[in-house]
Amino acid sequence: MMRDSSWNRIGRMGAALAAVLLAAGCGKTTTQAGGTGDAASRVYVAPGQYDEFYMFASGGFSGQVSVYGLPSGRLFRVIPVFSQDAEKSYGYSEQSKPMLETSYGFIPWDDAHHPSLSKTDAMNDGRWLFINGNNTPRVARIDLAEMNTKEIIEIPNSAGNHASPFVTQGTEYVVTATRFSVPTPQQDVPIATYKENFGGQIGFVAVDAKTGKMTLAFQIHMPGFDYDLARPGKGVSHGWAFFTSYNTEQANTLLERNASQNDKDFITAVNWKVAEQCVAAGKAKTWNTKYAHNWVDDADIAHSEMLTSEKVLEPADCPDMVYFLPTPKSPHGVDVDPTGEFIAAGGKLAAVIPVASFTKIQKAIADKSIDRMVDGIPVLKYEAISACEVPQPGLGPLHTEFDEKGNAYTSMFLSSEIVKWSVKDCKVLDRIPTYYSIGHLMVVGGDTRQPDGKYVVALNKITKDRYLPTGPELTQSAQLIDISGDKMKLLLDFPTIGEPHYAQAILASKIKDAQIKTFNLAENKDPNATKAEKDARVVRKGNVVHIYMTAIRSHFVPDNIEGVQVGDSVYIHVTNVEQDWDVPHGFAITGMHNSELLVMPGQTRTIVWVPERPGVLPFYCTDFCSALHQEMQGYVRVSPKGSNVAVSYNTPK
Ligand code: RUQ
Ligand code: CUA
Repeated sequence: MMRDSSWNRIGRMGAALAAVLLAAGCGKTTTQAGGTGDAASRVYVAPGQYDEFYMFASGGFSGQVSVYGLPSGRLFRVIPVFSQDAEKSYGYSEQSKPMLETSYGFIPWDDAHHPSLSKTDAMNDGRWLFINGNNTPRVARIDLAEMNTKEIIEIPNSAGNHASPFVTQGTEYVVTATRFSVPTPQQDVPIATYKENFGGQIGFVAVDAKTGKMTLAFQIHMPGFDYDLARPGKGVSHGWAFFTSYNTEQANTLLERNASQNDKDFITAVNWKVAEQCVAAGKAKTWNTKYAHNWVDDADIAHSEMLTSEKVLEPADCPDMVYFLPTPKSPHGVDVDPTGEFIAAGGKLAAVIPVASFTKIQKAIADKSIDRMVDGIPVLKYEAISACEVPQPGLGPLHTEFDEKGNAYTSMFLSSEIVKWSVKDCKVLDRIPTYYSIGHLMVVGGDTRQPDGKYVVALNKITKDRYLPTGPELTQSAQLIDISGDKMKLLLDFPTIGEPHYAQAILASKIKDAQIKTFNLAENKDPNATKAEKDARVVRKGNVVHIYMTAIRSHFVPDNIEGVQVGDSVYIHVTNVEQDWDVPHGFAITGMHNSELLVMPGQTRTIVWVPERPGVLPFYCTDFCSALHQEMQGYVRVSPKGSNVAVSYNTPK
């Protein structure tokens, strides 16, 4: 859920009702709202014991990913992705700064929504995690053995990369789509010419099977609707991807009313195998667009490259590639069941949860059960594709995930609950309140061929009275719910970093033993690495001073440095020469307009400091590394510009 716009969209119809529900919640129906003693034992992971699952949650508008254990809800790590992270010097160190380059320049923040685990044969394989940046449209790839961001690609012709980056069943592609239609290509036109000049975009980013490296394979130029969420097919529907599209009215003002006119909007069904054939047959046009591609090389150094062209398909040039599936009303989420046969949509304003059948879609295409054409794209007949509708599921259905037993779980934003229903006949089986205003939900492995089941996690937008208050901004929250029995059972509330927009989870055993413990110092390829203390040195080149420094428990070499002048650009290259797990060293110096450095064992990181006043300034290790951590320090003497103090430094004799 968007924080603002979709609140407004649901607006009038929902506000009154939501207020009633929230008020009811604030009245504390404690029997349902609280966990029981039995629930406590279900989530208790004894000190020193490991959780069964890793959960990767988006940080929403923090732009990061956070890593939790399930069932405990304990937070283990924040992985910096789209936002600078001063704790880890991500986006501050010279080696990482290029990761945040875009065609608009350096952008130190984004709004991250959908973590998506890489898949092999429609199962989570534990290699990578992808996540989208919505605002300046980007997709990032995190290496799960290191839990660091390794690559970010900007998505051209997009404005709100929301329906992204869902992974196809063999990680052939991650999909993208634009939430806002914009002039395509971008240009200065009156907004009132929306219908003539604005277009949508659906894109496929290819992922190299070995390295994970991303390339924008092609985009499809779509009518100017809003493309909201996506899921690729799997099993029977492998080779297809489904995108919800609202604002088929193509309104450009007051969307909460004007984009809620049509009774049905669409799921856009894309046959990407046909698209591939059209691209191979030369039917794509080359568009000149600027977009950044940033990646970390095998020396652990980020690079940024500006790309200038891409392949774009027009649906008219590639028949059989795109179909519209009518879907009630202003659909938000679209989700595909474990078999790939059933496609459930969440119509924010719909009274039912519509479920389409992939087999029926194929039959409708073969039989030409076409209701009408929209911009040259066939709209299939609703009756011809519908498997069933979940009647009266609740209010504001958004997202659906599946367990391994043929059940579906749908989040209800307005009525603030999860509804469990049976996929084969659309019968409601159970419901449980969530506290409050659930957006996404996640069943462990819930988008795979064989979900792990066990738990559904509610990812809530509002917590109100659930935690100790912290001023005007309250924490956001996830709730762990047991789905192993017939009745769902609330086990745990746990606060989250940023908005836990969406999450995915994987068995810990699939990645735990692959974790990198140190970087191999002998293989450190950073050109500024200092692998031995005897090589530590200070070198002046004009106004630039390079300090090649080593760090080990519990000293830096060199420590006392003289000959630095006001206005110099001082490049501090720190190599952590430890080869032990869990022994990073930090580096910070008074008055540096930059973050600290945090350097992993075997790694080199560089930070730039421009001293502003004469004096003698201490630097020190920021990460408590040993009994003598407080001794891990040194001084830099800063002399006035033009001073004749020679460069000198102290090394152990
Ligand atoms: S969605 S509006 Cu993932 Cu429900 Cu962002
Ligand atoms: Cu090194 Cu503290």
